Order: sequence, then structure tokens, then C-alpha cells
Amino acid sequence: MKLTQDQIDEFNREGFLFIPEAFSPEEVDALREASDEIFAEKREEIWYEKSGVPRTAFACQRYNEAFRLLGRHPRLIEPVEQLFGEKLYMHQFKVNAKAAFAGDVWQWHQDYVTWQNDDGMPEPRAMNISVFLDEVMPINGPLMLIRRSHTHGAIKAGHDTSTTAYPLWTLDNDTVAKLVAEGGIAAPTGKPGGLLIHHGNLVHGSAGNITPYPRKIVYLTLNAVSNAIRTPTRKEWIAHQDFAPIEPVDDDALVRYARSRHREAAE
Ligand SMILES: O=C(O)CCC(=O)C(=O)O
Repeated sequence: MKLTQDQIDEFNREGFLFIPEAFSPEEVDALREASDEIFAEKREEIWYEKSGVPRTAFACQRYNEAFRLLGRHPRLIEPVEQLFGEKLYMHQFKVNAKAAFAGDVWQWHQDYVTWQNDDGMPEPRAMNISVFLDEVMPINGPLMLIRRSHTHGAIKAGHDTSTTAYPLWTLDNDTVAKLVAEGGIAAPTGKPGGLLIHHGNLVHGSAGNITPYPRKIVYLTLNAVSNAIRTPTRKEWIAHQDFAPIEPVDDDALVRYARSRHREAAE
């Protein structure tokens, strides 16, 4: 899937681009079923909230077929290749659960600051591209993005190891207030299948989820091959060290996978 010039201009101006319903209900159902199976497992790559509910399933593209296909999907790989002008490898892959009633916050942060500080990533030539697996509503902890904050480069951050179960380089309230006064906050919402691309320096976060509606989103962090990380400190399943360029699968790969699963189940 190639972006139009208008979409590229919007991404460069705002720091993000949202494409509603980029994946069909059949494709998303297969991914949602896969995520239910994954979150039912006990594995070291699954991170839990302080309350005990699952927060994030890291690296599930390595052991689950539906997510393996998504990690190579042309609707995700091609737009980011287009923006960076080179081949990509997978720096990180995760499903964030934001569980009903108990999903915790993601404090205000820039992704690149963590990649730089913890992984030794040379430049902000990586970004998150994500797919909604559940409906994302204004009430169930949508991702909030500070428009145009990516134009400030990497901003000084503090290492927060206590607010949630997951350590993160986060911004202070004064900095966030100034950026919000300049750009305002966007919170893309919509049906499962929505696709969001955001710049590695775009400031973002999300509130906790106290509603009965789970809000699962799958994130691919795609890094330009020339920008491979130099000094990793995190587990390899959090910050991957396989720098081989991703070769996309066919556009209908997920649909074919979903249909073959249904045929097997009917037999
Ligand atoms: O899933 C969310 O709400 C936030 C995730 C996030 O900000 C991140 O992974 O950097």
C-alpha cells in the first residue's frame, strides 16, 4: 500500500497519519483470535500490569502465524519504507492489551528517546505503525498524540520505573503542557482495523481503561536497516537484534490464513 502525497504531507506536518478500516473484519477477527490465544499463555515475553492482568505481549510475531503475517504485511511495511526510502527490519513487535477495567496508563513519552537511551539507536529513523484489534473509543484509553510535537526533536526525559509495571522515559508536566498549548491533542478512534502511523519523536500517551471494553492495539516498530541499534541493553525479545530486511508477504496473506483456519475448524 503506497501513501498519497497528501498523506505524506499530513504525516510530515502533524507527526501522524490515521487510516480508518485499513484491515477488513475478517483479517482483524483472525488477529483478535490469535491475541486471545497468546494472552491465555504464560510466557516470559508477556508483561503484566501491577494488578496482574496482561499489559503487553512482546515478539508474538515469532511464534504466532497470524502475527508473523502481520509483521510482514505490505499495508504496514510499504508506507514506512516509502517514508524512510529504504528497507526495514523489525525493532520491536507487541500487542498492548489495555484490558477492560484494569488496563494501566502509558505516560507521556517519545518512543525514540527510549530507543536511543536503552538500545543505542543512532537516529529517529524508526517508527510505530499500529493496527486496532478492538474498537478504540474516546472512553477506553485511546492513544493520545500531541500534534506536531515531533518537530522538537528528542526532548529531555526522566526514567520512570515506578508508575506502571513497564519502565519508560517520560516527559514532565510543564513540557507536556507547553507542547499541548502549541499543537493540541488528537486521539484517533474507530473500528477494529484502523491503522495509525506515528513519528518516533511524536509525544504520546494513553490513560487507564476503567470501562468494560478492552482496547487491544498491535504495534510494529520498524527501523531503517541502516539505523540498526548499536548498544542494546534490553531483552532481545523487546529490542530485536535480527537486522535482516523484511520481505513483505502478499496482500491477501491474512485472508488466506483466516480461511484455512476456518476450513480446518469445520473439518
Ligand atoms: O498502547 C498504548 O496505549 C500506548 C503504547 C505506547 O505509547 C508505546 O508503545 O510507545
